[in-house]
Amino acid sequence: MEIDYGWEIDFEDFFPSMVATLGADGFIGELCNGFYLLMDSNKGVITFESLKTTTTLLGLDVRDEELVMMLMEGDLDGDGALSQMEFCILMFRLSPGLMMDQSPRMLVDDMY
Ligand SMILES: [Ca+2]
Repeated sequence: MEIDYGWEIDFEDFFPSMVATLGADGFIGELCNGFYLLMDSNKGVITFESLKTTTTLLGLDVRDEELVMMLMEGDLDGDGALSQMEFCILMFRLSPGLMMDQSPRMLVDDMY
């Protein structure tokens, strides 16, 4: 018996299967772990300097303006740095497919 599973896995297919495996909470937890990679270990928050240092270490070519934009986009309390909560919310917002998949269901679940 021959079964064709199909070996092509693209990013969009990968996300929902991660959600299925980890559950939505677990998946968000995985995203949030990225925070520890990027944060300034002395301050416990993501700053422009820690972003710059980490992206340089990872060999990523990210322009200063893009780092500033990411900080501004995610910074909810205006202190110029990203706390873990702010980072998680930002990651969630940067996954529009996930938002669209999850939000209506969550709303519906809340109604019952
Ligand atoms: Ca902040």
